[in-house]
Amino acid sequence: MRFDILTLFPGMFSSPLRESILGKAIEKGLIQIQTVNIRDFALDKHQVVDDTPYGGGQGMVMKVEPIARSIEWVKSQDPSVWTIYLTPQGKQFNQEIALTLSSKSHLILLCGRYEGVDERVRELFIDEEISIGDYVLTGGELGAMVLIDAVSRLLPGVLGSDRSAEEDSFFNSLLEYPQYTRPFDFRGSSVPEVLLSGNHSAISLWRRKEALKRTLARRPDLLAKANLSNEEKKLLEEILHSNDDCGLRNADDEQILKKIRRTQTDKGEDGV
Ligand code: 4HQ
Repeated sequence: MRFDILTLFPGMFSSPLRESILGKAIEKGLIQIQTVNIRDFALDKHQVVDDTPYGGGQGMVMKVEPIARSIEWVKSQDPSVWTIYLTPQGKQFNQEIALTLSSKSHLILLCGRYEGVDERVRELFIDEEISIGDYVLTGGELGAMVLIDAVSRLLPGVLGSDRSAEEDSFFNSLLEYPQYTRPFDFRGSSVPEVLLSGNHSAISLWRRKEALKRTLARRPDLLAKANLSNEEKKLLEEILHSNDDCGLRNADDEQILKKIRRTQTDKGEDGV
């Protein structure tokens, strides 16, 4: 899979995407990450890429021509490339979007600076607008890195063979269970005995129950959407009937709890 990042700050991408797992994926030829400096596509002597907004107002707007020319330059190499603009106005990025994008062969990631891009960039060149969350960044570059990271790890061969992306919590809508490694005892806090038992079915049961407890406590919204197996529903009922309230205290959470009970019953025997 190939990523072309259109940015005024290509230097930002040199290290973060070349370390560790993504670095190996590049070495193996599984992903290709290229930066394109938008300034190189400004035709005037001073290579101006921004200008004051029509109608007045604060800040600067990125000019349409240098962006148009850089997108067209990438498109001339591959007309089927999918063009994304990172902006708080886009669809909020999540695992499902990452999965959809991972089936594309080539993405352009346009990173805006200042007050953003001239509206005609959107109108004429952008296939999809994506936000990485409801907060304001100084530019789209960190958003592009988040997207590349989340998409790349879904590609075959990028993660080690011992760990597949489908095992990840967000694929079954549950948060991860607690993990431990040595030492057994750290300052009086020890590892749950079941993990040392060697009883694999007991370990698996404990992990599923802990994942459910944690999701109920921290992200009940995820549970309401989850497709739980009959065994998981049974575990969830055990948790709900125990004295441990999993941190669900306020009225909002009570509402969600009711909804979880309802959805999980409505789904019927197979949880579908
Ligand atoms: N920005 N998700 C403003 C973001 C952002 C986000 C990128 C700041 C675009 C013009 N990008 N520039 N949130 O805050 O993707």
